[in-house]
Order: sequence, then structure tokens, then C-alpha cells
Amino acid sequence: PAQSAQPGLTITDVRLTPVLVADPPLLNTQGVHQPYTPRLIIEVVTEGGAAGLGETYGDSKYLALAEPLARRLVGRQVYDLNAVMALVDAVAVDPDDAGAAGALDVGGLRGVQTADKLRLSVASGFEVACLDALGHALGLPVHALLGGKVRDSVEYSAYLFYKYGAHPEGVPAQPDDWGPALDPEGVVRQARMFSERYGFTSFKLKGGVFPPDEEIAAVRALAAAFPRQPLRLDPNGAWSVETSVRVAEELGDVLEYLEDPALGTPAMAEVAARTGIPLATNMCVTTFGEIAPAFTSGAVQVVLSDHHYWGGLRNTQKLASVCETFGVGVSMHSNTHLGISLAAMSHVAATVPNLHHACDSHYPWQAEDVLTERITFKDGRVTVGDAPGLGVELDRERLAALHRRWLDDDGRMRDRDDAAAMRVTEPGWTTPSVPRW
Ligand code: GKR
Ligand code: MG
Repeated sequence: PAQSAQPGLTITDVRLTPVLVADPPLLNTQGVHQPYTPRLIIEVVTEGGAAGLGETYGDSKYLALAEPLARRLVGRQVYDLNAVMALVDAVAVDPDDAGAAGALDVGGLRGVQTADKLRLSVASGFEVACLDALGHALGLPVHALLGGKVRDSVEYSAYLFYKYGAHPEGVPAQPDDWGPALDPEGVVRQARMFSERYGFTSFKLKGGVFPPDEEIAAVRALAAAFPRQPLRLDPNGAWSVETSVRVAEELGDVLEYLEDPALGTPAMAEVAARTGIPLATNMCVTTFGEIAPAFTSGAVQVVLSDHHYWGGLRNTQKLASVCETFGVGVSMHSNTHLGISLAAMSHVAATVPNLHHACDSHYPWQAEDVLTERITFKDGRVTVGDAPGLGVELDRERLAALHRRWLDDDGRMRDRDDAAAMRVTEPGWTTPSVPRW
């Protein structure tokens, strides 16, 4: 049904700005991050002059969907979030972009890519932009539009990565001051930097990069350096069930949870049945349809939401309710992102009563942003304030500079490809088959 128009709340303009953001050489099981990663910045403007910001994945397949959706949103009411979801359903997805059923999403390690998931990832950026604009129009923070915050700040974990000191020579890239991390000492050094710079007290190591014994040694070194602090290890499904069970047994006394040790619900269920360690996922439960088989088979004890691919902030709240019903924990996963997404994550996280684990965020790895003021972590937490909307402001010069980089790119980095970045130093590298160990 058509919504009755409210004075000033009609959407008059939707602007899409793809950007390339500097990214350090972080390693994962598929390869290494490219020097620049694509993101899409969405601006929604209302008749009354309120403007809202959203952010989502910026690879070409997301842009191709965002463009027709942006056109269809003009003339709609900015509060009509159900219409955003309905409109996005109507946008066609190129079957090549959705990926083969059962295949890994090569770029993002985000579980199986389907047309619906692609649409939801795009919709999330528009939903957030509409909520931000509505908040500005009403003088209310986004958390209030979501029912109100139950906490004033949200805890994040330090997201540790094995890392090269620099991108390969000859590849245009921004330098970073984190140094390399390729062994247990490097990982602990990086963790100390995270703790000193931001006060994080919970640590997640991205694994699946080195043989499991090396990663076990790194987690042991973290446990010795940060006794009794929550630790997690996430190899993105790179291990067999046998390897997962062995790692779980060896690290069971120090891990808060093991994240996606094996790929897919049946393998996770087997690991869960054979070990006492809680398993978390952002790979086998990434859509509502995947919840029932995973929960009924006991495959996961914590679901890590990513509001982008779950379809926005309201869907994240729905997911949290389902998790609560089944006694499954909930927290948040992250991909390379900017401050708009961090603000959105923090607002929704502040409204979820059953969020009992620190959320993940890549934000400390991004030295660049499109905001006038960077969001800060204090004692590992982001404060969720009461300013209208998301409480962030766009820096147009920064946005233009990062967009210029996207325009100038020869096409190599407009789509995230960690395996291609790895081939620069290791010719012949292909995404390893899973399980790798
Ligand atoms: O950025 O390399 C990365 C991560 O591995 C990311 O792609 C994952 O989606 O952070 C993610 C995770 O927790 O699996
Ligand atoms: Mg993960």
C-alpha cells in the first residue's frame, strides 16, 4: 500500500559514491587484502532537507544493484523501510554475480553468495541511510528509532591479523605503522598495539593462514600475554573436522569461542558434538533460511551478524530475537568498513539486550574515512550518543578524494580479490581448496 506522505519526508534524491579505501596487507586463508578496497557510500535526501548516510560493499555486483534501487527510492517516504526491502526484491540479479550454489564468496569469506543475500547487502546501506535521514528529520538518534538503547557503549574486540610489513614493492599503496605479524611474537606485538591504542581487552585472531600448530602457538602466546582475557580464533572454515577437533582440544582452556573452524553446518555440527568449545559463525548462518538446520543440529553456539548481509539494522534485531529464543549467543562480524558502518553497527548493537560478546570491527585497520571526525574506541568501546541520526558527518573533500581514487583505478581493485593480491608475490596462487588442513 502507498504510505501517506508526511510533510518533508519524501525522498527527493539518492546519491551513490563508490570509493576505494586504503587497506593494509592483511592475510586470510584466501590470500591477502589488496592495497585498496571498494565501499559504496549512499546519501538519501528528503524534501525537508534532512540527509542520511549509508555504507555497504562496493564491488561492481553491489553497484549494479544499487543504481536501479536508488532510482526507485525517489518519491518514497523515508520512514517506509518495508518499501526499501520490497523494492530491492524487485531488482534483478545477474546469476553470474550470485555465484554458484555452494561456492564460497571468493572476495569476502561471507558464506554462500546468493541473489537474495546480494540484494540484502545492498538494501542494508539504503535502510541505514533512511534511518539516519529520518533521525535527522525527527531530531532522534538511530538507536531511538530502533526502540532505544539498552547500553550507552558497545564493546569491540581487537581484530588481529597475520600481516606483511608492506604491500609488495611496486604496488601503489599507503604505508601503515603496524609492522609485520607473521609469528606468535608478531601477533602478540600487534595485540599490544591494539590494547595500547584503543584499550581492547578481547582479541580475535584471523587464522587459516599458517598450519594449525603455528596458529595454536600464537593463541597460546596471546593467552600468556593477556591472561584470562577473551580470545577467539577464526580460520574461515579452512580446517577439516579432525583438525578442528584437535585445535578445539588444544585451545579449549583459553578460547572464548572457536569461529568457523570447519566449513558448512554439517561439519560444524560434528565439531560441536565432539568438543565442548562454543562455536561461532559468520559463514554457515548468514541468512534466515540457514538458521533452522544450524540451530537444530547444535552446529553453532554464537551467530555473528553482519548487518550488511543480513539486510540491515532491523533484520539484525530480528536475528537477535531468534537467537535468544534458541539460547544461541549473538554478536557481530565485520569486513573492511568505514565509520558510517561502525556507527550503524554500534547503534543497533546498543539496542540488542542479548549481545554478550565483544563485536568485531576492522575499523582500526582503516586509516582513512569519509567522516569529518573519526569514531574513537575508548577502553575498547564505542560510545553510542544521542545526537540525531547516526551522529556522524560526511567530509565531502575526503569523499571526493576516495571517489577520485575509484575513478582513476584501472579496474583492478574495484572488486575485492585477495587471491589476485597474493599472486603479486606468489605467482600461481589460487584460492586453496577447503579444508586446507
Ligand atoms: O577481511 O580478511 C578479512 C576477513 O577474513 C573477512 O573477510 C571475514 O569476512 O572478518 C571476516 C570473518 O570474520 O570471517
Ligand atoms: Mg569469521
